[in-house]
Amino acid sequence: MGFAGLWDSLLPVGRDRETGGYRRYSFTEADLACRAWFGEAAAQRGMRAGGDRNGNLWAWWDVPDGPAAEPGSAVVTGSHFDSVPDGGAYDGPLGIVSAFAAIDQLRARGFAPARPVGVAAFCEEEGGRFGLACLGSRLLTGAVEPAAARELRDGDGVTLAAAMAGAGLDPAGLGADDGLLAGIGAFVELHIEQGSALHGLGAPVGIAGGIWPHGRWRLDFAGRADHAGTTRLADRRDPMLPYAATVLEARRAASAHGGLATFGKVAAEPGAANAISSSVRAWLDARAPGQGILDRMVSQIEAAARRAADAEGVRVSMRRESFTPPVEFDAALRDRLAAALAAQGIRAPVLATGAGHDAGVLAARLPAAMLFVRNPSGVSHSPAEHAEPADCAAGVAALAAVLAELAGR
Ligand code: HGY
Ligand code: MN
Ligand code: MN
Repeated sequence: MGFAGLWDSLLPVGRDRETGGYRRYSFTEADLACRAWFGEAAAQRGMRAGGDRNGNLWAWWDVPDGPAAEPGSAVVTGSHFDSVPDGGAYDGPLGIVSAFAAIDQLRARGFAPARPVGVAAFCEEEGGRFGLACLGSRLLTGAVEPAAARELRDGDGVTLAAAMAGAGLDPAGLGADDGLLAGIGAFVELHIEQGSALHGLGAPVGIAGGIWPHGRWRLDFAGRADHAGTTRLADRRDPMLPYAATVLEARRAASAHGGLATFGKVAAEPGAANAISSSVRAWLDARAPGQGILDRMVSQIEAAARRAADAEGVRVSMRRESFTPPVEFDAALRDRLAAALAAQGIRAPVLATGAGHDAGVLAARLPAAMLFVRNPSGVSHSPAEHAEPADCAAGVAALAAVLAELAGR
């Protein structure tokens, strides 16, 4: 079917008619449709497919009439289906569609793998429903406690355990899967670049050098509900004020430290236009080119939140909900990818990124790498996210070259 057919068949799944953005949240109807799509794509290629104990999907192209694969020999590629609310079409799915399309290309030219080639779709990479990014790959690698994961709740209070059970999966099985990991020798994730560095460099494809440390903190500002039209200013305990001061301080701290800080999600209770809020919950996303910088930036933001809350007689608490330490991808694998691409005449610049990925989580347990596909505007986590068809084709060709290099004889 090739890239275009695969891409077009997945494109409508989970897209909101009004915004054109995607709402593919784990274990919802849209996600189940993506999972069915994955099974169909694997079946059409005669690939063994199934889910692991953590909600991740795997499809395998086995060595034809070969002996059982040696431990640590499989080459896996893939990414994620889930999206941020109103995310773009490419963030995640481009890596999965390109994986199947690259396998089609290799088969069309008669390539036979000397070791198994896998395609993976990791669960809850965005943390868009349960708040913890890369949940499926963190569970797989033992980076998050299964019991704590089962209790994660979505905005409606539904636990991960209940959502998995509702999708026919058994949450009791959650946990590290060392056997599965032991079979993998390398993981390569293809992903749209979430930035425009490749556009600036005139390159359709790039390679990831590393991922900035980054995390997600929840702040709770507890004030006192009251009437907006009668309560004197001096008598107010309005949580909105320290929240607003903290948002402005986050921008100042990011600018001062050379990092990035964003408040993109906030909830004011009870949310009445004519009442002073009783509480404000807000989520800080903070990222920086080094751990020390990130720590200083977050401390500065936390101190400002406490000062502003005290000044208004508001209580504030702050807790880290998700954190990814700095990632340096495996240098030998990175260089091997660069050489394989150069042999095909593809000059692939090496880029750092502030965006988290499952490859960054797997890198703690096995050699991992990433290929980036040019994003002309650099926009991501938005319906405006876009990659040109020619660059998507360049990505598939690059991934096919990498898979041939890693899984070849
Ligand atoms: O937030 C991120 O960096 C990624 O898109 N999950
Ligand atoms: Mn994303
Ligand atoms: Mn992604």
